[in-house]
Amino acid sequence: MSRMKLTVVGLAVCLLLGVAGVATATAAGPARTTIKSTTSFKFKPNRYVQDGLRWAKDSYAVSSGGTVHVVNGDGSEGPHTLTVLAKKDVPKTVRTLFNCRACNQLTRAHGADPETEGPPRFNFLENGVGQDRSPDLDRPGDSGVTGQGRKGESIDFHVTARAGTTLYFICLIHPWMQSKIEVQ
Ligand SMILES: [Cu+2]
Repeated sequence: MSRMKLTVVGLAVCLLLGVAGVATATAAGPARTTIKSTTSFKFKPNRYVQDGLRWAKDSYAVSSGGTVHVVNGDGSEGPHTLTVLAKKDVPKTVRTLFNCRACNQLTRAHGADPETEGPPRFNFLENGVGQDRSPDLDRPGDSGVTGQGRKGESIDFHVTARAGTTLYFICLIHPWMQSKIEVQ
């Protein structure tokens, strides 16, 4: 094939991919999505430790009206929370990582005592207010604790946010665990 022909073929492939991309973006997301924690650990002697505890993905998709299934996939680091924050409140600096105002407020709303490792008073928050059942997932202040910290423990959220909403979330216990849910 000549170079010219190759270029034309390449362009056609790109156009096809572009069309497929748009089609995917407008289609509804999966009715159920699983968000799982995972872990790894490294260190460099006399320099630093690297805690690889994280959400498996940096972004998740779910359809409006669908279910978010949150699983403790590591089981070694204690329970996790999926806590929705406004994008501006997601800690981005070392200074705010363990002292973020919105995070502190929601930790208190869960009734967690930072002095002990005891379970929180409320397993869930709806719009920042403690309750025992899973909230409708649609806005900052919606939150849930995966359990006592055993591997495989899970919680479910019903997603009521409208299509087009992005829900930014962190784990209040390990606030560098940060990801987002694109509601489609
Ligand atoms: Cu966590």
